Amino acid sequence: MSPSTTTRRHGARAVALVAGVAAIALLATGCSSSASTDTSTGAAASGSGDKNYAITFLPKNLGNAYFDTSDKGGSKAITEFGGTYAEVGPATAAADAQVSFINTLTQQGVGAIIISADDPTAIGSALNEARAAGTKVVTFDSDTDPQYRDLYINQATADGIAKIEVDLITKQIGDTGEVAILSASANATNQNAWIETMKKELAANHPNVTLVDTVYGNDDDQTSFDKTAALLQSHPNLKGIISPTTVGIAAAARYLQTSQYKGKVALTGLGTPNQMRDYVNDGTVTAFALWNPADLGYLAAYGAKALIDGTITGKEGDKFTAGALGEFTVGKDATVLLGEPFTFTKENIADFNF
Ligand code: RAM
Repeated sequence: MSPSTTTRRHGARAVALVAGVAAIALLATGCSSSASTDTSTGAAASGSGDKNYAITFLPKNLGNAYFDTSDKGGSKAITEFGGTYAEVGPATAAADAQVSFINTLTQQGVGAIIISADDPTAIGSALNEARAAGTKVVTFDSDTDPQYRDLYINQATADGIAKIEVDLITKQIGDTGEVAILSASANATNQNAWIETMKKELAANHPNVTLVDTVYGNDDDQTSFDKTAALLQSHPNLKGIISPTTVGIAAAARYLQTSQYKGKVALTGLGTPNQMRDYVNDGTVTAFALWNPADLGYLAAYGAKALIDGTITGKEGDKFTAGALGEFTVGKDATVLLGEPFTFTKENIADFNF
């Protein structure tokens, strides 16, 4: 399935959900917001009837275009069902920083927290305190261990995400030689799951490709840029870099673009079309993958609503309708799957705007 675009439609679920012109002013400050809550009483604002539709997105960190897009998708959904949207989050992708935001949201009594976890366990007890106080917890993008949340909205299977990245890099380097991974933060649940699966895929199907290093840019642009430079210095025979993070791949592409390695060292991974467009158009990068982050946020918001309504509890087989995306069924481990990753190339990148 193609991710939704502003110019294309593929199938019933591929609805354009990018939040369009409605810029979320809250994002501009780079710090927290309590726009959805009545801080004078500590009570959460309730959007509609007697249901507590005060829903707050808590990304890994603010200032990441990927989460700007996913959370706008969430805002669109929450507006559709008459709830109150907010976004809060740390400046850097760190679990301890997420804990203080979770605690504040628990005190405020929000209806749901929708979080991309910086760590699978470190935020667990804070999340369980929120749940004990009546707040629904939905993870999206990056999960916690299942006992700390009510639902996980998964963008695509780890197998699917790992396979597309390994297929792309191995094709780009002629299926032989040294590759390295530039990841997000070392504890990120999503990247770590994908890396484990990529290692298995490489070992099983690409005997002439060697993974020589895995480094972490912490989803920080400058750190990712510097780690790219260091990788290329310490591995002179490197033929390819896989960066399974939108921050990492954009920073690595920027480094490669003006370096002696442009066209010699391949780069692929997960990126947003808007951040990667120039690098694809000038040949620094030939292909990369992603899903539609706006759809992910939109689906997560409807998942939170279904939990608040009591339509679902997270049991396997539970069903709910996610607005324009249609009906979804809860799978194993209270997980809901959005779809499949999509490959962006010079031929199609102009069709996408997120
Ligand atoms: C970054 C984040 C996010 C991940 C994407 C692909 O924006 O690490 O968690 O899903 O990349």
